[in-house]
Amino acid sequence: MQRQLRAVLTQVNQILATADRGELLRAGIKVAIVGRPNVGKSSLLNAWSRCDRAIVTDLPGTTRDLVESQLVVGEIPVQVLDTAGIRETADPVERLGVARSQAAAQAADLVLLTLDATVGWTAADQVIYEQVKGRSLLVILNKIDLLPPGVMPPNVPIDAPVVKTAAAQNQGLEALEQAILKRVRAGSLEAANLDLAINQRQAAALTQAQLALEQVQRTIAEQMPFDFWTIDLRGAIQALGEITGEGMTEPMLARIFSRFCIGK
Ligand SMILES: Nc1nc2c(ncn2[C@@H]2O[C@H](COP(=O)(O)OP(=O)(O)O)[C@@H](O)[C@H]2O)c(=O)[nH]1
Ligand SMILES: [Mg+2]
Repeated sequence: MQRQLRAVLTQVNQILATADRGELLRAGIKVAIVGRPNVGKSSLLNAWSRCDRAIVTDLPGTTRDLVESQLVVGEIPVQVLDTAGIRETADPVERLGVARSQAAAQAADLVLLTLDATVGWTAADQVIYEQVKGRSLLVILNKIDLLPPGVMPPNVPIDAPVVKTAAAQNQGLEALEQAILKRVRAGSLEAANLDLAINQRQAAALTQAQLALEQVQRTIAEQMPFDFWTIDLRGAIQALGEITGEGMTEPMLARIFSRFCIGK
């Protein structure tokens, strides 16, 4: 029974992975560039989109509103958002910008946490990291061109891929795109072979089936009574039935549950 559950769960997971990929290909992904003021977020957006979308100055707090650019990375549409540098500020306009950039980071599929390579990881970067922790994250070590030859780039104390860039010199963009594609492809390659597309309702039903199947596995592992197995198993069957169109028929129920003494 455990073997069969594992087999079904593997299939459900594979199909769900295609759901993510299908959605990505259609809607694209949202990428938010966040970081302290002046680390080069706007320069990165401009270099990446090959046009001067955002105003770049050496004055911290220049970007106050979200600036957006549409790109295509690999075959995937990418919406890039340049945000106001996150910092404590008394300026009411900048404050609104900071609030927006925090909201943008929350809504993004991927966050580019941008650092100044000549400064390294500061307490302020840590604060921003705390706000975006748990989201899919890449660290950008920008202004790498300013590091004197032979000097190692600063250490980044978090577990995320690091990409080195010099946005003002158009350097590192290829590596950035590769890192993003790697993220997107992670976990979806196997599923791509399945060659089927599912809609959101089906994805929701599959997710329910997935949760129910995982619960049955736990129930078995904990050696709970049979009655408990059947409850979650029934949930999984019902969820899958919503996709295949097979409702839970009485004969089906009778067949499945005939051996257990439980109410239907
Ligand atoms: N040397 C160097 N300067 C950079 C780089 N990226 C940005 N800058 C400079 O850093 C300053 C702040 O850049 P900006 O993009 O406005 O930073 P933001 O506040 O994070 O949006 C500007 O003077 C940029 O020219 C880089 O890769 N190398
Ligand atoms: Mg800016």
